[in-house]
Amino acid sequence: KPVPSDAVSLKSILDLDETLNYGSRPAVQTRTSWNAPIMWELMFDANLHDKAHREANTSVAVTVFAVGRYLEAYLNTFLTSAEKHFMLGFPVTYYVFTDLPDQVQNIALAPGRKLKVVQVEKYSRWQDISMMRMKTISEVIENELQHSFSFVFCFDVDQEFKGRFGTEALGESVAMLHAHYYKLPKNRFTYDRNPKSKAFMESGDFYYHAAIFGGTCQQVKTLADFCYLNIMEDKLNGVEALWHDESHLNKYFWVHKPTKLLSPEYCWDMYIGDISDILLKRLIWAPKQYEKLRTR
Ligand code: 2GW
Ligand code: MN
Repeated sequence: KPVPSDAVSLKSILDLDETLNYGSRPAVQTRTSWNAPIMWELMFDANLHDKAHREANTSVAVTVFAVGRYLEAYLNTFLTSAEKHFMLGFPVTYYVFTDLPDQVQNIALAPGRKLKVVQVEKYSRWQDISMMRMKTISEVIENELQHSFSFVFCFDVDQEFKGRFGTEALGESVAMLHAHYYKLPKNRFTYDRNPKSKAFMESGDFYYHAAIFGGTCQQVKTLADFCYLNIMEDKLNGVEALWHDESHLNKYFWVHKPTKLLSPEYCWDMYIGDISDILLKRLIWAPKQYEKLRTR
């Protein structure tokens, strides 16, 4: 049996979402108006996704930033919990970006899994620590990831995996539904409303959470470039979008529709009272340590 080329097998994987007849979850929206699946527990067969990705030799790069005190506060929990739940059985390389490379601890990694530490500068404003991730993500995809990985997922570090976060989450361009907004009417979405900002938008589809986004290397690079260029143009114009990189990410996914959405089961805030839709918490927000970490 001839071995399919990478390009062919990747295409067959990306076609999966078009053709798969995902199960239903009557209480929640499971397809967007442009027919992208919204991944909820019970909709999909995890084994089927794993099998297809096994055949396609899927490999995944993770980017995560742990700058300043966020390293000691969150990084170990993020990584050790990812080793228990994130793409188990698949090759995964964590790219940890930090200003304190010596302080990254060794954690036990399963076979096929790697950790690379990359030094970055520490911007003095936290808004820049967050926003400038887009520049670094674009550069690492260009210089390294595109040659070795089928997919890349970008994460906030202040989160903990609690359940399967598997190959069903992979797709060409993947956006995360923000847990606080998925049930709210659109007029409550906190898009940037300043016409002077490049992130300005009057209407949208959903409110997406910048804590998790992913896709093929090419798609994520396009996203990161878009956000970074618009962030820099805002700086030249002396404006900053309401929610920083997240505002620009929402603008990006409005203009370039994602091919897959993750339900809030993939990024849940334990402080939300109504958990009626949440059958499985796959990842939760770490408790915010504002006092300790945000005092400047
Ligand atoms: C961020 C805010 C205030 C003080 C410090 C930091 C900080 C962030 C830091 O000192 N070091 C650091 O590595 N970070 C990285 O930026 C880290 O990976 C963190 O998860 C990420 C975003 O900051 P975070 O998690 O404190 O912001 P959230 O959870 O309120 O994030 C949402 O909004 C942000 C923009 O304001 C981003 O779009 C983020 O992706 C969203 O989840
Ligand atoms: Mn966060």
